[in-house]
Amino acid sequence: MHTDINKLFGSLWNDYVEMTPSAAKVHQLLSKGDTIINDHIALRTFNIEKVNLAVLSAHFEALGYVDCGDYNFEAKKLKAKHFEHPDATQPKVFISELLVEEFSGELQTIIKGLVAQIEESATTADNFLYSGRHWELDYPTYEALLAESEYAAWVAAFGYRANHFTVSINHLPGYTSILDVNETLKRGGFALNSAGGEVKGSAEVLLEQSSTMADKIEVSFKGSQKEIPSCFYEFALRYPKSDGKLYTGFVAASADKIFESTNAS
Ligand code: OOG
Ligand code: NI
Repeated sequence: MHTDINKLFGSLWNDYVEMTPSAAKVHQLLSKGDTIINDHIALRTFNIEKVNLAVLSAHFEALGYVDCGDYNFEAKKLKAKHFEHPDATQPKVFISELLVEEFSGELQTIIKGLVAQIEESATTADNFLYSGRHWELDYPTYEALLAESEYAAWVAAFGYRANHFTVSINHLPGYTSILDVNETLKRGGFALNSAGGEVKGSAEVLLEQSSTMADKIEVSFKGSQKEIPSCFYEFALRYPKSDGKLYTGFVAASADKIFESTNAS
């Protein structure tokens, strides 16, 4: 486990940018050289004990993060939690896990076979959260997973790493509206996730979000190389609660659509 929070996020970022070439360009386009504050990052996993949500969150809890919310995604068969650090300038962390037992016997067998290949000690190592894939995978197996769950296929192809970083629009110089951020992105040639509309959420639910569609990168499978969707960039604008403090939770109906940023189209 890491003992230095900045080193952990630095390593997660470096890996994320390698998976997501557009992220460096978006970062440059929005920051114009200023520092960008991250609202949150997100990680994905399977609910199998060896690698479940709690195994991932332990890395953050060791750094002082606290469990602050539960979310359910019935149709996608996912559960999630979000974690916050006492130092509010640190990014929030959103971790989801696939409810493997709710899928076909074939999917369950495939996923158990992948997870069985992980060295037990790897899951508590410093680098686990940006260690990528720990198993062999061929393209037909990826496609079999994709037919049942886009999420399952994504985790199988990419393993353990940040699925996205999220720019805090509240802390982004020069912007006060998510529509302006989206306009800059579209003018810059970046494709936005339009599932449920380009802006997810509203001032009423205290959170507005948008995201790019994931980059497509070459991934090595056993016996072949294929271009598949990797990671995306998200943008979040938070509104104050009645006590004047910014809302820090997530909105399940919006998150449900953000997940689709790694769909192929
Ligand atoms: C997480 C999707 C949800 C948010 O901010 O609501 C999310 C994922 O795609 O893994 O990030
Ligand atoms: Ni997110």
